[in-house]
Amino acid sequence: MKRYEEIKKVEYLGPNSKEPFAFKYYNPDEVIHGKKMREHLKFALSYWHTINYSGTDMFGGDTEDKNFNEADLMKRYKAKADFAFDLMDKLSIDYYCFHDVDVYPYDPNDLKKSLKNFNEIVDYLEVLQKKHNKKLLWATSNNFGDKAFMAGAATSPNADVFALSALKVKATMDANIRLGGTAYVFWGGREGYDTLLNTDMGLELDNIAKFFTMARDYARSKGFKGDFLLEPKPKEPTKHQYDFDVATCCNFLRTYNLLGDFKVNIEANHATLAGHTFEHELRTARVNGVFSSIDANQGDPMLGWDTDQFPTNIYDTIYCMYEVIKAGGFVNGGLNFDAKTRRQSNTFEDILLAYIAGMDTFALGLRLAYKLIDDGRIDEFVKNRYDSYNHGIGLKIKENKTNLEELADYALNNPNKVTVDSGRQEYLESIINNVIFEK
Ligand code: XUL
Ligand code: CO
Repeated sequence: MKRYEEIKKVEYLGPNSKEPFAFKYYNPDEVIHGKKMREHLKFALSYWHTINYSGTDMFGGDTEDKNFNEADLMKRYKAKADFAFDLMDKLSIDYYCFHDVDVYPYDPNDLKKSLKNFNEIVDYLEVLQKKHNKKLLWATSNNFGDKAFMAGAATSPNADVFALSALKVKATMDANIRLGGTAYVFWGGREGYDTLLNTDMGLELDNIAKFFTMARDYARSKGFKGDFLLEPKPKEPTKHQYDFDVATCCNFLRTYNLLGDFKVNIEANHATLAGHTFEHELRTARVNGVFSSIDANQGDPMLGWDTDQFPTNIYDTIYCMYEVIKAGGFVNGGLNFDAKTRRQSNTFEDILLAYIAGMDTFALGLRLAYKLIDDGRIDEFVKNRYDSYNHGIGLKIKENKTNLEELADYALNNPNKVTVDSGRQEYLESIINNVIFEK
């Protein structure tokens, strides 16, 4: 197999190609339903996994070296940035996402120096973005890794930590605005609890809502027009996270008057950790008008944690892209690969192969989701299934033109109408297979 350095650009060679370093389904500039594939999919590289993750797990150390032979930390982070943009070029990825601490050497004991270094790297990223014609999709502040955040950030019992969280979010928001990010993510890794015995849940929820309100007001005052995104996850690292799932986030946003500005960034592996399917979370976001962005990955059903694997399951991507299309497509959001190569896939070639696998799986998902919509059998079935709401008593319910008494009277006088047609689940599932495999 070729070495990383030998691969100049991953080209689209079509589904019959056996070339490992080629796209079989992702053809960036091919137009599908009036839009280029790269615009439908808005792929983004995740800095933390791709540029920094070195194979470490709970039981063992690094299996990959991503220090780029640079002992000097600022030089090392610039080398990492060079690598990131070179990789995006090779893969035709137009966007990237980062946490503040992914892109520069953060020193919790010297905040002033850290801010200076962050600014210097943001200058560098700005130059690279122009040179390589790449865009920032979103930035986020890592307010969970450092010891200071062990009991949460905006939900910490200590107000000084709340203030430190504000400093980090303000700096990252400034970077996001400068670099043109169209969304800003808040993932509350430690915004939850390990035991209720030491937790004032009401105060913590009020506090984090105040924090989001202040962050929004600050960003809007600086001209940010994009989406603020909560990223639901039920647990890990905390036993319970407040942003449990999309429905819980909607309730929180509605309670604290943040809907409209705030939407969600839905991660596949977080959905399954919450006991939902990926498409359930997407559908919930769609019907509540909070869909914006995706962290694409997949979990392993045999492992109960967030394995962040590159997505290769086409059923998942078909159902996902079906929801994305029905939601009107990506506007300020996109499709960020919050995924890492396995610990044993420890070469730079594997990074390319993993992205190719994930991008092709989503490209195929996009093609097949449109095929499913064009086929029309599923949509038609669902439409017909609810036809009773288009006339008679059903139409009255739909148009708020009836009441409980009239309905009771109707039911009493129409006893023979209470039969429901078959849901035909197996038939509908077979349509999906037929759409996938028909020529
Ligand atoms: C962790 C996770 C994060 C967020 C950004 O499970 O998904 O990487 O996407 O903080
Ligand atoms: Co994520």
